[in-house]
Amino acid sequence: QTRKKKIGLIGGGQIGGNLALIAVQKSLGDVTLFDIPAAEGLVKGKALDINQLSAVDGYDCRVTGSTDWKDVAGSDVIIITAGVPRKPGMSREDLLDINLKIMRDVAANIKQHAPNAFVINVANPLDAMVFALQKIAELPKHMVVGMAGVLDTSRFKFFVAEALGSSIRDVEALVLGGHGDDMVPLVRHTTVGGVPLTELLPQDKLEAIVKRTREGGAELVGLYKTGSAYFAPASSAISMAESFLLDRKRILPAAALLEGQYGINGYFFGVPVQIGAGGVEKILTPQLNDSEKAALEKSFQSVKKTVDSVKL
Ligand code: A3D
Repeated sequence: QTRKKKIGLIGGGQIGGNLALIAVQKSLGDVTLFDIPAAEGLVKGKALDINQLSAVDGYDCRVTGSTDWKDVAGSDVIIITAGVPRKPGMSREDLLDINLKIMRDVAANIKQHAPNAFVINVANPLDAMVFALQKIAELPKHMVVGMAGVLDTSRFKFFVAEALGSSIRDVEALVLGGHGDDMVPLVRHTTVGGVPLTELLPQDKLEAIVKRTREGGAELVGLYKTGSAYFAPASSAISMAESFLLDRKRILPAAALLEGQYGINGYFFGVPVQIGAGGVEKILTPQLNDSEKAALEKSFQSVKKTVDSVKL
């Protein structure tokens, strides 16, 4: 007998609310939308609103708005969006102190209430927050990842499809590295319907797409002014949760704990991983040329600098 899966969403803000909506629409499981007591009305309101929509559309999964960690206990998957988003002019690193404080609280509660969950962190600065999470919650390395690569890759794919005027379904691509302005879109490995992208667009157009991808987060912050992107980040995190819950074994870019791969040891970094019922089941290491390796090393040094400043 199978039971309905349980999804714990820590943070019921912009991304959290969209995560709850998409999880229910995909019938992934029952959702607890958790936030601090000051946001009790917000999460209870979003839960009720989404439950009423589920009646219209006929979904059987339910959302519970809660400020009690007991309601998160027993979650199969947890997605963390607790934290402050950027405002115009801020870098993700500017969020470190305030979001680390929040992460200490969240990670300690995960350790106590849901130590067996597959945990996906979305809070920024992404690679440092997932590092702190794993250390504080003492999660096994295969049960904890950071979401950034799926979003960065989907931005890149979108810009490619727009530039070519072709369907996004046929764009295959990968963005590696840290979730910062020196992330590494692998142009040479990108194909459109099996045809190398480098044969389809001139160098200057490719460079412009890489630049716009790297600055994709800031472009949204500049438009929204009061916060950062939330629709695409929510969908991206759900694709990772779904691959775990349904044992899809998708290969998705994610921040995973590296132990020697890519010459990196003891840091979370964006690489292609296989996500299935076992969590992170594989870490893939595609062949890179010298300039790709150099770009990845530059991205790693930025991540390392931020992570090394984290005092746990
Ligand atoms: P927002 O709408 O402010 O929601 C954050 C929520 O977290 C608020 O409702 C807070 O009340 C709640 N919160 C604060 N402290 C706690 C706590 N201790 N326990 C539980 N909940 C708490 O932000 P958002 O949803 O727009 O963004 C959330 C985070 O995601 C930010 O750190 C963003 O920088 C980050 N983000 C990451 C990406 C990536 O691709 C990695 C993309 C977009 C945003």
